[in-house]
Amino acid sequence: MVRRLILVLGDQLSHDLSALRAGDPARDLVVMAEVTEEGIYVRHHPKKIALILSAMRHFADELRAAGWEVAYPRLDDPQAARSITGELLRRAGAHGATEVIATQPGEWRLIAALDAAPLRVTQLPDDRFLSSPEAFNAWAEGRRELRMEYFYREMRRKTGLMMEGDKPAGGKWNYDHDNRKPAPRDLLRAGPLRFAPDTITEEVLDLVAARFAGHFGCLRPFWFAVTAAEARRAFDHFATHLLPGFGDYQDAMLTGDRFVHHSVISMYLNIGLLHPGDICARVVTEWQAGRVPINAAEGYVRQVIGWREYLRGIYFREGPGYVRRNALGHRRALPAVFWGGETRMNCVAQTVGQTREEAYAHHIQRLMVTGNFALLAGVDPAQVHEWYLAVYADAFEWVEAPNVIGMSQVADGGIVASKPYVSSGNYIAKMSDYCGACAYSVTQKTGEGACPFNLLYWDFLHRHRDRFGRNPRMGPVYRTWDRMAADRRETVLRDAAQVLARLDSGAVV
Ligand code: DLZ
Ligand code: SF4
Repeated sequence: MVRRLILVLGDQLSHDLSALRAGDPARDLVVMAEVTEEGIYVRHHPKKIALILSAMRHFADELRAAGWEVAYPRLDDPQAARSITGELLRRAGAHGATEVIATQPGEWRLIAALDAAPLRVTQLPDDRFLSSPEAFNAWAEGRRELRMEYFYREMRRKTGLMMEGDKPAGGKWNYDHDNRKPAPRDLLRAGPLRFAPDTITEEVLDLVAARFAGHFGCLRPFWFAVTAAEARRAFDHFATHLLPGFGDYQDAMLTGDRFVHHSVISMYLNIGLLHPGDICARVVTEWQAGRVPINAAEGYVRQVIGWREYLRGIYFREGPGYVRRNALGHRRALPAVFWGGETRMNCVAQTVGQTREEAYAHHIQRLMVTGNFALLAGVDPAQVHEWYLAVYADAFEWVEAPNVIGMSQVADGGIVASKPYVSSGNYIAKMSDYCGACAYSVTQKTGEGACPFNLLYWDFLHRHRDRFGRNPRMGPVYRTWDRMAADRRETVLRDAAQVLARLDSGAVV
């Protein structure tokens, strides 16, 4: 019987993967491949590459133990091809196979590469989700606006999570209103569970250090989980120690505590070590047992069954061109500060510094510090997108692109975000302890020492008045702007232009 190849990608490390379900261990050959191209098509953070390669090696061992034959070239194998499709062709030649069974990749680039390969490739749906692109399209059909909140309600009904009959548990669908507390500095939080590298991981770390030395980011200390069993322990630790405060403090940012109450498991979820249904069930159990308040449980479940699934629906609905959208016509090059260049803005320095060390920042750091700054400064959204895709361990295009192009940079023309998520320094001052140690003054609105967010905020709104001026949710801010004295408005715009000129000239901002 002619052998078939079963492709398993680095973010498809689930034993119930559709391609594995369709295969037969007695007949088929699993192909996994460490390839240079996947590490460099954007220059991924070394920690992210190490996570994926180590988790792939552990997963290949688990597959072998389960009876599969696995072809697995390592990155330093001189025979190995440089790309996924190159490796499939090489294996097909060696084994006389013409047929490949794959699970559809989470990125149009690879979907197209598999389509174009001179082999018979079947791309099965990736069903490790609670919804599907087809179900999303059916929901979206005929709607004028694709609001996450309504999709989320449908997902609550569909999954039955936190429902009492056809009503949401506790009477409200969304408890976000309770979730905006700044975190007290003196709380001693457990932080995410850390794992010491085993010998497999140590080998990978040496390899990544040698091969991707020039990439932005610290490789060590490396403490991520690399197997499903470890990832489950990491989630368990979160559910026990941190979930109770997750709701209250989910938007808080603290210098001395990078993870606050976040679970830091998105990277495990997105490479297949955890399943969204399992983690939601656990969260609901904690809430039902009275160990976790409803605002924490609902907030967490919403991120997983609402936000995450909604963004995936948007990515596949909008098609391959989505990552090049630029509705606001932003053209500025990504400033050097994103790659660790010097800055006087403490919030940006903290967020980028943490990103460099951890390959992780939480959602408000990503949305309201770096994302906010890039949007206010008018940075080319494609460059912003590539940055996020490269530097975060959990970033895969299906989830990262709608978050960045849609939610953060409103470059999709308002499909994901009904208004731009922009703020002056005031929001950052309220939600963090960054401003106290900053060279700028957050209360200063104009002049040299003024917080750049204060200046760029008004400059952005002024520049894009045609687009946002008629948005009812933006009405109050435009009225505030209009009430300012004309000479003050002029000063703000002049000072903002100076900040932008400094950015363009490479001067420290
Ligand atoms: C991100 C990544 C990296 C760095 N390396 C590999 C690899 O060597 N082999 C592999 O199969 N997958 C890798 N990946 C994950 C892929 O880039 C990912 O499957 C696609 O971007 C689709 O989400
Ligand atoms: Fe950031 Fe402005 Fe606060 Fe400085 S003053 S930390 S630049 S928000």
